[in-house]
Amino acid sequence: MGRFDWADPFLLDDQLTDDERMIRDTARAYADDRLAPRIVEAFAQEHTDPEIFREMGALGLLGPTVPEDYGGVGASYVAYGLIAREVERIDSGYRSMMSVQSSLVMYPIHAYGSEAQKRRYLPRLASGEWIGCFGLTEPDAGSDPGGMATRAKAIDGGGYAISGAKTWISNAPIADVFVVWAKSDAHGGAIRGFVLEKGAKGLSAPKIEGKLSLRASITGMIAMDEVEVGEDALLPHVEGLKGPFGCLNRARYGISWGAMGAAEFCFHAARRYGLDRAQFGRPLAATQLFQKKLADMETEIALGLQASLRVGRLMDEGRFAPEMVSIVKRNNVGKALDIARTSRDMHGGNGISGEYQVMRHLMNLETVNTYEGAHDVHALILGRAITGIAAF
Ligand code: TGC
Ligand code: FAD
Repeated sequence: MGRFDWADPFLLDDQLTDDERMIRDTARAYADDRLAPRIVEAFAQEHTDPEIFREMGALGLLGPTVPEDYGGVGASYVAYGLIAREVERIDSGYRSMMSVQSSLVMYPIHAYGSEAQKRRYLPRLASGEWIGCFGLTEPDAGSDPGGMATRAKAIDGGGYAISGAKTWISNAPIADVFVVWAKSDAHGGAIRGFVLEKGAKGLSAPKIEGKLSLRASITGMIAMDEVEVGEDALLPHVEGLKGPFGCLNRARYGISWGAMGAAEFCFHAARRYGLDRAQFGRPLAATQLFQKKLADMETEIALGLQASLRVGRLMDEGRFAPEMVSIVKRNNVGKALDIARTSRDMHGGNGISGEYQVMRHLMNLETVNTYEGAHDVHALILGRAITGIAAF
């Protein structure tokens, strides 16, 4: 007979390599020791600490899948997912800061960039010396990024002038490096990626104030008014929407693990609360309804983690398809939202206080359900694959 561990029902730990366990333990120790003590205050004050990038960078947690030559640690995508899980166990905003830097800024520079771009940006992004952001969404083009209005015009003597507005961009107000997607007149109107640097004339990134979700992760706009860049700012090796989508595949996959981390926090908190709090002369955890809710949580988390592990292994083998990522991003985030809401309810009145933290996870997960492809948009991606009919 095998052993049963309520916190690791399918013995996920046994399915990891030694390197993956080591990276997971590093991320867990950092998250517990350095992120957990800051989050309640950071969320309440809507404060983003840029130092977190340097701290994560020093531990090899930024762009971990990038090869060592460029400042990464050459880790597996499973290891990347494990980092996301540990960081998001504390807060989705911290995972957001990390996953934008890793999957949406370092990945495209590594996969689509020139050698000079890789040498200039990747080591500084990996160490956290520079902070990156990814500009795809626009005020009038969210789920449909193909409708973007941002334009790159060729200028006499070489290079481009980029104009347009991006919105809801994680890290933008504190970013040094901006990976921006624009329709390029010089390439027949095709979508191309450009790497812009802070301080460029005509480039600004105002903060979006007053979010009720993801308050520890700064979000802004990117305003571009004829920002002139050289030919060397163009990502040379990709054209079309498959450029940004290639990055999103990795980030969405990471989110599928991260959301399970947030769900695990809420599950563990509900269990602890139910054991500690008595009503009607017995612990809440001694009631059937309470136990059923815990059993549902444990089940969804166990299934979700196993599914993400499978997609991660396929990614590491170069055999994943984007639809697999849609399944785990959509389902894991949806289940995490349900779990956070149920946990909030199981905490009674205490569930709404900042101190118990479950309400913060619930509020954060509302964003996670929307960004990187809204829940229903992933259903439509899957619907297209199932029926052959695009219903967007
Ligand atoms: P569609 O016609 O389907 O495809 C256009 C081209 O792109 C290719 N492609 C992909 N390539 C790689 N991976 C994928 N997942 C791909 N999906 C599509 C496709 O093969 C085609 O290539 P080609 O060579 O034939 O041109 O495009 P569509 O315009 O019909 O797309 C529809 C839809 C719904 C799939 C897509 O627009 C979509 O996914 N919308 C959601 C938008 C989204 O996810 N935005 C995210 C913004 S970034 C963000 O939220 C960061 S938050 C991060 C944080 O803070 O943690
Ligand atoms: P819309 O596309 O207008 O969707 C609104 C609703 O309509 C959703 O429920 C959606 O599911 C539904 N819907 C849309 N189309 C259809 C359809 N065809 N059929 C049925 N239903 C549909 N973007 C970036 O580029 N970079 C970032 O770093 C980034 N960070 C973000 C951080 C935060 C905190 C937030 C909130 C967003 C961030 N985003 C970022 C933007 C995010 O990706 C978009 O918000 C998301 O893609 C949805 O776009 P939208 O907000 O315009 O909603």
